Amino acid sequence: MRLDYISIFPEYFDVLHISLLGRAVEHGLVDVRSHDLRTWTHDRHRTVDDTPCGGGAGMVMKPDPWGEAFDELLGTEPDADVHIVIPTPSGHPFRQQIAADLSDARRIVFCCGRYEGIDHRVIEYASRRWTVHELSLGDYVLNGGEVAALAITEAVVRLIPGVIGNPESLTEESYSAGQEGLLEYPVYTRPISWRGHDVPEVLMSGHHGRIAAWRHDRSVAITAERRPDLLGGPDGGQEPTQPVRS
Ligand code: 6GU
Repeated sequence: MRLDYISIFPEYFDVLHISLLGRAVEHGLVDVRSHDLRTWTHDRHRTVDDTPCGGGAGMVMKPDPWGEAFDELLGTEPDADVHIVIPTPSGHPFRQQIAADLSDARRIVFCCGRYEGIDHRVIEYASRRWTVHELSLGDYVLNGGEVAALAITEAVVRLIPGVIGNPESLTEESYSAGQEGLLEYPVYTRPISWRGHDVPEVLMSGHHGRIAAWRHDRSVAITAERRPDLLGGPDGGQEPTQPVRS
């Protein structure tokens, strides 16, 4: 998979060369390249923004540098297997299923906006040629798309076969299909007693059935308290009957 990042702060993506993602890069599973949007400006000040048409606060990213970036990185020919990701707080909620879908893309180009956003014609232009995803991480505002692009990258790349050593750890975790859409149960390791806190007895019983039942119960309770929307139901799930102990 080839990953390109277009940003006025291309150094944000240096972190892709460390940890699990760095190993995926070293092993040739992904090819990551970050680009300075200002490469595609031609004025003395390397201007990437301008005032919004119609007025209002803040600045908008000009379309021209983005168009030239696309020309150089992608050409102008349509290709539905090229995915363009535009992180934005007004995007579709980014979910595990989208990460799974993107994990078998041939190419993903992340377009990281700053200021009040990118001129909408850039999204229209890209949508006519490639598969565009405007994605939001959640209901809060970041200063730009860079940190969101890194989060999306990590969620996608770890699903590429060969990136994670033990693929079984992918099926049991929160949000995967294997957990019926429940949040993960709490986990423990030795020592059995630590600073007055004990590992729940059932986990030391060796009784696999009881352990599985306990974990399922804890998953349901935590999900009911923290994310009732995940439990479904007509009004987005039931309220929890008991608070989750921590
Ligand atoms: Cl994807 N971008 C920005 N700038 N802010 C966000 C976001 C994305 N998701 C949540 N807040």
